[in-house]
Amino acid sequence: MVRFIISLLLLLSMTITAFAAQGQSVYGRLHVANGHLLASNGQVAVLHGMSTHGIQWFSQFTSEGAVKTLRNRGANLLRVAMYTAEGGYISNPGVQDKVFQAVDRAIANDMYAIIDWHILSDSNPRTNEQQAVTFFQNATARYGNNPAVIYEICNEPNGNVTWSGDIKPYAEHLIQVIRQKAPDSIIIVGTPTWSQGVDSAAADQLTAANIMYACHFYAGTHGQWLRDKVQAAENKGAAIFVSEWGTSAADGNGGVFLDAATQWLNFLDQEQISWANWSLCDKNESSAALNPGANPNGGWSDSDLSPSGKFVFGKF
Ligand code: IDC
Repeated sequence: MVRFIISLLLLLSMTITAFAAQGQSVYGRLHVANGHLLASNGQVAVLHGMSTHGIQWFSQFTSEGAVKTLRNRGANLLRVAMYTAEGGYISNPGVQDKVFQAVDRAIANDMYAIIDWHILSDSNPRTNEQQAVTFFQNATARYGNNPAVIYEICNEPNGNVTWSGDIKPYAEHLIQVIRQKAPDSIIIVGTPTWSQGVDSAAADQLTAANIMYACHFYAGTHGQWLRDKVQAAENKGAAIFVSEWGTSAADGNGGVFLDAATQWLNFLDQEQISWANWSLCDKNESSAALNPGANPNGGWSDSDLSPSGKFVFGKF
């Protein structure tokens, strides 16, 4: 009888683990080896979740209820996008409090959190490098070596910016800053041309441990040619993280392109690549996961989800 009960419990716990997205309590401290993101037990870890829109505009969708709902819907990752320009950290450093509040809530819900230094119109990460140093010193002073926290140091370098001349030296500097208090953290580094230039990064990789390279795609704009680049980068041993992708075109609108998105997700599943979808907000644009007017306190049913949100929430 006792044996029967024990095996029943075992079966039950295995079923639960098979269906729930693995949180930080299961995967533990992540590390990178052989081009893959691995859990503390050495098995591949796969993170699926949402990116916020700019936290300076849409922090209401990181309320306690919202983050809990996201977790209950199956996500194990929240990326907190803090723009540097456009009313973000550079002109309003106080916005970091909104970042920390969102990260705290992700941790409280057994999720991983990405802290994203969201450069965009300020295309070169070197432009605001000193501010980045200060911000990541603040973030690591708060989170230390917390295994749930992942640092993304430059969302999307673009324009006349090169990997070896600009991004790599910036990354070497920021890695050294972050590693002072968070020596074992995963650090995601953006790549040239809005984080599509994974080929340049793979050809001249950083030597620090636990580094991943960002590949960003929008299903209506980027197709097989970019998957080929990801594959080639992986073949060179580079670990890829899709820290932002959308079902829309690259401007955040249009579509949604769900067939193309399915092709992408099939590829990411096959490669066991982690992802965060743009974006958890109710803005009137097709990449937004929530319908305009959705409740900031969460509890969303399918009718609160946009066509993009329904698709993405179904893939966690
Ligand atoms: C877009 C937002 C849009 C906003 C615009 C400029 O969806 O509402 O007006 O930024 O701030 C990215 C960027 C991400 C973009 C997104 C869609 O990382 O900030 O968000 N995108 O254009 N890279 C490729 C696409």
